[in-house]
Amino acid sequence: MADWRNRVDQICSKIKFQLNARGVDNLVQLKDVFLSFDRDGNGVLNQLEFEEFLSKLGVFLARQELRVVYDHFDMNKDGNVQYSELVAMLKSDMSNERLAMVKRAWQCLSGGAPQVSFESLVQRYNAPAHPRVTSREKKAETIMSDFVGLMGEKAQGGQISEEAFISYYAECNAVLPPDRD
Ligand SMILES: [Ca+2]
Ligand SMILES: [Ca+2]
Repeated sequence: MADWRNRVDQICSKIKFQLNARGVDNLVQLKDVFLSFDRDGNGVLNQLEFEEFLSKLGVFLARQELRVVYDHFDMNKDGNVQYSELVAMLKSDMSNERLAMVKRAWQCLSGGAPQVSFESLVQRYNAPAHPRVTSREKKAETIMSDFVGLMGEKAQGGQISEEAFISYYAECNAVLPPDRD
């Protein structure tokens, strides 16, 4: 089974790379892509829908391989791939360097406080410096509104904790290919 684990990791990297190449770099967009393959509209992907999702991203698998890969993604073994399962599969652990970087950013933003108000975080978020903006692929306003939406979900009573801040970046990792780390 170690071989399969390896193969599944490879496929996950390829999916992330392909999504990134198509401009998908946050979970709002990932969910849109996921739902666009949900043909029968039941909110989850069956094997056929999942196969189409993979082949649209240039991942073509033999029938037996597809079955094994699908089985890995279907973590709760209910016969469907839920959006949360896709995120969980794609979300590999953050590298230590990246985690250290996120923690440094938090230190800098919070000045050592256990929480930072969501408002001040948004004020200090530097959307124009985002790589997709500097490369002119996206508008700063789009990056900003995605950030506000996703980080806003993590706010509790208008406050963001260090844990929430780190989990935001861990989830972003689901749409970040290793070489863009
Ligand atoms: Ca479906
Ligand atoms: Ca499932």
